[in-house]
Amino acid sequence: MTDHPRTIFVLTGAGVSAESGLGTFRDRGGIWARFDPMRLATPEAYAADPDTVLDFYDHRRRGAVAAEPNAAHVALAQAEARLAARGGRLFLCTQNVDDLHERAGSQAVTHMHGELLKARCCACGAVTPWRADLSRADHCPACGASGRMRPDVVWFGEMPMHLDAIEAALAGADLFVAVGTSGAVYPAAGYVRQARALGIPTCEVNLEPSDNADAFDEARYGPASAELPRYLA
Ligand code: BV8
Repeated sequence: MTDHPRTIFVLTGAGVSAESGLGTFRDRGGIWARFDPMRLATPEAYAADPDTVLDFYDHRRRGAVAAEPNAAHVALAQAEARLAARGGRLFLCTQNVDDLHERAGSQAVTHMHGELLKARCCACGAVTPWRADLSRADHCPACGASGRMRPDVVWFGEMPMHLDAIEAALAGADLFVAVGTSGAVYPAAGYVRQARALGIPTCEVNLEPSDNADAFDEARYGPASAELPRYLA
């Protein structure tokens, strides 16, 4: 990164948590290579078989709690602090549902696909922190309803979160960086082309060219824990 832009928009995906031991989705052996997302990550799947869906997310939540942030997460937290000290901003938009960015020290993290460590009540909509396994026996801490708790994540076919804030940050960015994402899931995968249309320079930091590789002005290929600290320095 040659100059010091006022606002960097960073989009992260599962690849930024890969070196922390959390599974990616579309790599060889990835989560969706082993499980059918339409049977686990949709409202219909939850309605049809809540126990299986809750078990799937309990398993991923336990993995996320046991994982540690890696150098890529730390580099983003440090870049956020450096930019803020100069009156700039790093807008961190993540597709990930783990809390490794926060645990690495990032102060402002926008989880557009929700968070594993929060649960939502389907009866009253209340969202509460949740660090234990979710089951149908659980009651909503707010309204007391039982059998209505789900992970506060965005499933396929559901509206992603914080879209207005994301669009506003993208419109005001001086640089767009995607880290560890295959560019397969929308609307996140469309952000790089939106940035280009606004004349914003774009860079992807990824293990290998993503589905959107042709849309980036610049690319750094390799493990995020090595490439990202170098790029953000
Ligand atoms: C929406 C949360 C409307 C849950 C996820 C039919 C019906 C309904 C919708 C659709 C439809 N057809 C298409 C759609 C749209 C759909 C979509 O895009 N489908 C795809 C499959 C075509 N999108 C939606 O449904 C979204 N909602 O459209 O609502 C709308 C939209 C906009 C405005 C108004 C209305 C909701 C999508 C969210 C689904 N939830 N996650 C959970 O986690 O279980 S998505 C899922 O994929 C993941 O969670 C992740 O967030 C997301 C993207 O995956 P990546 O993060 O990119 O991970 P991936 O494994 O793919 O890639 C990892 C990359 O890292 C690889 O490139 C790899 O090379 C690299 N890597 C690996 N190791 C490293 C590395 N890089 C660096 N270093 C390393 N060490």
